Amino acid sequence: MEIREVRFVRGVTGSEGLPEPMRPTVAFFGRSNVGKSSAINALVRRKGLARSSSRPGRTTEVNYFDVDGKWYLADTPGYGYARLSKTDMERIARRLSWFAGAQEVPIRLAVVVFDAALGLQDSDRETVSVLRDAGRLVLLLGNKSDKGRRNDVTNHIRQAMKEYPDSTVIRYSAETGEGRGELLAVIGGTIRS
Ligand SMILES: Nc1nc2c(ncn2[C@@H]2O[C@H](COP(=O)(O)OP(=O)(O)OP(=O)(O)O)[C@@H](O)[C@H]2O)c(=O)[nH]1
Ligand SMILES: [Mg+2]
Repeated sequence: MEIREVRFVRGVTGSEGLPEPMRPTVAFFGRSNVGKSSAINALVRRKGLARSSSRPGRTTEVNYFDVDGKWYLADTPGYGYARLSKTDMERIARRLSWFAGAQEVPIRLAVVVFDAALGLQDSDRETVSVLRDAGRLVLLLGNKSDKGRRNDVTNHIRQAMKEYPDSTVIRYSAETGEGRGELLAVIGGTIRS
């Protein structure tokens, strides 16, 4: 599959803001600062598309991107950013649980981004559970594979495969482009089907 033209549609906070017409959607979830926006930018090869920053916890909306007028990429707010106020954290949690489960959101593939240098965290496992309970197809993306010790990264990827034998686990780096082809191939398969 090729990606030709990607454009930002809008930030969404609830059902009434969803883009029309609805199209197959690939949504990225993950802890704050894990590199969801960077992973999307690397995937579509547009550096500044999904805002990425070293200041985590800034995005509180679900950002929609139109890909070739055929499908959507959705970048969700990160969870688990300790420095947010309780109110903000609760707001993000509410939005995420709505988006993860809503019938009217046709998520064909839920990409759960985790830190490959750190390994899966309990909050990641919780997200996988929520998504699976909602009937979503989950892919685990081990981002930042360029960071940390190669051995650690390899072990963390293996561990994720062992924990989730029914899910595709991809070793990925938004920095080097590792895993991009593999991710694109899986997305192509889910969008076409
Ligand atoms: N070395 C390395 N750094 C990365 C990679 N991906 C992201 N980063 C860095 O990690 C930081 C956070 O990246 P973002 O893409 O903003 O993370 P995010 O998950 O979208 O963060 P929130 O939107 O705040 O939840 C930035 O400083 C990125 O440059 C990667 O693959 N390798
Ligand atoms: Mg982001």
